[in-house]
Amino acid sequence: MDTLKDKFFEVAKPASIEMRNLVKENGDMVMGQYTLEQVFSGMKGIIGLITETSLLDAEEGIRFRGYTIPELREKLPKAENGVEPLPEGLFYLMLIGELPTVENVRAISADWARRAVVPNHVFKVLDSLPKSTHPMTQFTIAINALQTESEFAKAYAKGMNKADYWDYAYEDVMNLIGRLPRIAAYIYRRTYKNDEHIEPNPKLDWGANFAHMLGFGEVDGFKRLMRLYLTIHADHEGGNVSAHTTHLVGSALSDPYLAFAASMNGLAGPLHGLANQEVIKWIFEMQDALGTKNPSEEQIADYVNKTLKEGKVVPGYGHAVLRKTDPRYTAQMEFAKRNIEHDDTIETVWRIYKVVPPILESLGKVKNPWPNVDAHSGSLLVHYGMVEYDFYTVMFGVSRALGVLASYLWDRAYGMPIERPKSVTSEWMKNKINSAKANA
Ligand code: HAX
Repeated sequence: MDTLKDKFFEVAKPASIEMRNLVKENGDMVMGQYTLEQVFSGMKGIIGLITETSLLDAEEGIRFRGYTIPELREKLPKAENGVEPLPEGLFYLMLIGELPTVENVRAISADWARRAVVPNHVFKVLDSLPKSTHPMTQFTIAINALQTESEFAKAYAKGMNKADYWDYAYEDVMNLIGRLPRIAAYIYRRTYKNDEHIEPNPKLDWGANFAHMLGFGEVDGFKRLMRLYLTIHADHEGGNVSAHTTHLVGSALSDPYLAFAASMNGLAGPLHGLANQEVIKWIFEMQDALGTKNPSEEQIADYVNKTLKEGKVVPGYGHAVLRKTDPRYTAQMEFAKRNIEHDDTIETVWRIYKVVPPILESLGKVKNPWPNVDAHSGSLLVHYGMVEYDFYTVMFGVSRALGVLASYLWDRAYGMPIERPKSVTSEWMKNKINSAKANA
């Protein structure tokens, strides 16, 4: 018996009935008003999505099913002798809505390990690509190649009943999450480690096995970092590009493989997930330009001003929703303080934190001058010896699967329809402005 699947059915069934009744009884409730400026600023602040897995507050940061990151670090089950939460536990929390027991988490680790077999044609597809192909491009191609395994797509082709969507979707989601670390590690080892691949160890938890297959299983502290990393990157409510894309593409009943591959193309953008590689690239370039691994605050300020003058953004700073330092940044800073005695790059990251916010604030247009998750993550990976920064967004993607695919399941359980917002032309907009003026 698959207890997680049964449990999901048990909670999702009454929730979907409740949701249907809620809409039936309150469907004409006005949710808010929005302005023309919001339409032109990426629909910021317009409520148009239901996402159960997490909720973002501009001042406080993310809560996963009501729990902050410090609370998750305390309450979620850990590996034996571990201090950081196991991402399996966060997946359970996001999917079911309650904290898991140690047994729940162990069962998910074992289930994902059992499902982790990747068909050979996926590796062949990867091997046919030039090694210079960006790892995120390799990642999305591999996920699309894996779509041959979709139970959802096969059942749909045979004429699946609507009531069964979430059942087949569940199998795809669990198989895909089980397989992602294997695919990601394969990309890393083929791209940077001479094709010397490392077989999975099914006895390890999901994060530890990923660290092992990447070749960092024996590096003290890396498994610990991986468990934290895979937990904090998992979800950031529904409107961010990767979550929204999964939801949008899934609404066409594209299966979880297709929806997730699409979302990873969005994560690969430099204003979203690729920012983690951009941050470390920018820091390395600054260190090279200044000829020191330990630039002073004054030197950093000059370099930041140069970056801005060249018409570029300062990577790792700013956010579309947050208006304070990202708690995911703080969690990584605490991890470094607890586990790492001295590191030039990490200390440079902290010095940048002192310098950048006042400079961005002084521009008068940046809504959030504070660091986001990507400002810190690369420096921790560099510390443990993973310097190939082009790969970092793939690791982000492995983690992001947990949140967006749990949401995909809720979308199918709620029977969410195809998403289709209205668009208008600028001509239409001008006419509306003119008629509003004429009637004023
Ligand atoms: N450096 C320089 N300028 C910045 C800036 C930064 N870090 N952040 C915002 N701005 C600028 C914008 O480019 C915009 O300028 P223009 O009006 O000239 O176009 C202006 O300030 C207003 O932007 P905003 O409303 O504050 O920010 P947005 O909501 O439009 O964008 C971004 C949010 C995160 C995309 C933006 O802050 C940015 O580009 N940051 C750097 C890239 C980055 O770190 N991205 C990762 C974000 C977190 C994430 O998704 N991780 O996956």
